[in-house]
Amino acid sequence: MRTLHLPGVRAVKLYVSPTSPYARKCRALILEKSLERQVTVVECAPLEDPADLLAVNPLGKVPALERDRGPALMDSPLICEFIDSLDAENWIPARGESRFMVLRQQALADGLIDLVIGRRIEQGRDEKMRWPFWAERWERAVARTLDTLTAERAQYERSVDLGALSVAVALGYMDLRYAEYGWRERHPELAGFAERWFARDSFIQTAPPAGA
Ligand SMILES: N[C@@H](CCC(=O)N[C@@H](CS)C(=O)NCC(=O)O)C(=O)O
Repeated sequence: MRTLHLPGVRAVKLYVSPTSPYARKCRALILEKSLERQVTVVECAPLEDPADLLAVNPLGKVPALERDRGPALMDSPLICEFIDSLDAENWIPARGESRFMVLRQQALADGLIDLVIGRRIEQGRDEKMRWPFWAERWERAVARTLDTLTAERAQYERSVDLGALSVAVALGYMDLRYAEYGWRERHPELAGFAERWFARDSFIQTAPPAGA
């Protein structure tokens, strides 16, 4: 395990892996809100079942957040809610329709990541074990979700909130694990939006390592 940021300032620890897009969402939010002094980021390899991670998250997944007051939190939307509560700057609107729109964008973005991960796992199996039904089903869902995000872009493309951040993280994950889909060619309307986010310090600092 590798500890990043400033250890020991506060006993809130975020367990991440360097390539996890769900963890990237939380890490980028911490950087955007300048909360590095309040949350220590700990890198781990979830597939190796590290004891520290399992002690805080029985699901064995990253991200997981160990808190100084209260039980640990798992699942990136819940962790982002907690991070957002640490200061007065709202990246998730507190109430009203705008709250549900931001959470909807996050749900679509996280769901897109789920599909890409599912497809990648399916394609990584031995040829005999693969079931094209699933890979094809997930590919169709990826296409529908990108169509929806394109059609709804006016709702988030100029926003600086968790919804827009989540969509940008998902597009970054498409680049990492499903580049052959060619989302920029199919959805050029999203390219400018993504590039603006990719140029932000929070995205530069959380970019997956080269060759990952
Ligand atoms: N819904 C969860 C998904 C978390 C997740 O699946 N994380 C992956 C890394 S990208 C993981 O830890 N996988 C290990 C495993 O499935 O055992 C979230 O939003 O945090």
